[in-house]
Amino acid sequence: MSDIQRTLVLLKPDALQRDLLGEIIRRFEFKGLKIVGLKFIRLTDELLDEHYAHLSDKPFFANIKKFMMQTPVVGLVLEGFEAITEVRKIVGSTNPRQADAGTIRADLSMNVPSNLIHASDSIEAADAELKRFFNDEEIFAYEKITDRYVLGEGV
Ligand code: IDP
Ligand code: MG
Repeated sequence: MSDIQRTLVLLKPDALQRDLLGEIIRRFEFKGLKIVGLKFIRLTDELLDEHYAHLSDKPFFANIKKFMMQTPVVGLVLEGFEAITEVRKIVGSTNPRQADAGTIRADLSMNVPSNLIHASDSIEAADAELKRFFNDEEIFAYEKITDRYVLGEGV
């Protein structure tokens, strides 16, 4: 049986500016991912140093941080079967022009850093990133009447 996981998604400033918040959230909803956390987050230099630590030696590091602080971002906690991998699949690869057609990045964006979304890329990353951006009381477990169709056998 597959595992139910939670993963962290950030909708970046380009998603907000381009009025794509609803379209992106709709794609996750239609997949059957459950939104168990949702809020605006104002990113800071300190948070971004942590969040993008793996890019700190890149020439574009300062630029990414500046971009991510242009507006608030929307933080989402999504729950579902193998949610970490499934969300990354729907999001598509980092460079939108190399991402597979049908993914959010390929369909709706053109370039980095403005590729619309951040999504955790491993169990370890999801664990650290959920803690980084959400308190326990901001994550809500609840039942939906569609759970039995999405998660179960439909009966
Ligand atoms: P990911 O978002 O697909 O996990 P990462 O390699 O973790 O990709 O990079 C984080 C973010 O940094 C990317 O989503 C993108 O916004 C930005 N980025 C990555 N590579 C480049 C680059 O070569 N130039 C400018 N921005 C980049
Ligand atoms: Mg990454």
